[in-house]
Amino acid sequence: MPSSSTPPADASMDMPPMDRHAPADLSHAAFGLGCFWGPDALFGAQAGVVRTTVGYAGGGSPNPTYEDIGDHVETVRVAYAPDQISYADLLDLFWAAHDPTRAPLKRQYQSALFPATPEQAEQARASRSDVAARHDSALSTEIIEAAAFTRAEPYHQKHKLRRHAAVADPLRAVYPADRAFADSPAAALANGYVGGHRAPTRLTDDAARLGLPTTATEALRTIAEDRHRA
Ligand code: MHO
Repeated sequence: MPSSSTPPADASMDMPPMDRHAPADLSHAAFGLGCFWGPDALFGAQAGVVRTTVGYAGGGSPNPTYEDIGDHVETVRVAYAPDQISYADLLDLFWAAHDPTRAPLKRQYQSALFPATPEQAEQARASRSDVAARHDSALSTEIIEAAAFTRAEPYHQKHKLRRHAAVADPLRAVYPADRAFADSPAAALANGYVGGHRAPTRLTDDAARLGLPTTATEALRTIAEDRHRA
């Protein structure tokens, strides 16, 4: 009789190798780039970005939620290994990802830099000046220092990935707790692929770090091939 505890051959996985070996000494920075689902994937796709978290920042109203966001801004907070990616690199991504002269329709979609240290704030101001010098009209993009960050609801974390059960389900099985799933480096990277921000050819190397079941890796490859524009 087959043992009932034996999982189906290709359906389960262990904790992803890249999660087990995530670097410990991380820097943080947060960014507002409109609806936070997109930038969650954009930053998650970058080498050196270890974790992403979406949330609310930049306002004064207490206890922001998606339904009661008040004067806060949709924000993605990035934990990164500074020896692999620099704040200057993240700033380049940020400026390339939006039109800084366009004022948002709603405060919640305001583009904003949320530097976490005085050094980052200095770099943020310098980069904003550089960008401003290249535009004729005034920039809408704000720099908001010392902003508190409130995590968004679980269903907003890795939102694009969540829509693809073939990839998300095996990871959810490893991380049944919402917080652990949201904080998974592998979930951040897989979300980056789903968002089309990483070339599908890179899956050849990333597959071993992600540690997904083969069927999930192939599902992710198909999605990435559909989304990625070189
Ligand atoms: N247009 C999007 C915005 C969501 S984002 C979390 C939607 O409601 O489907 O603001």
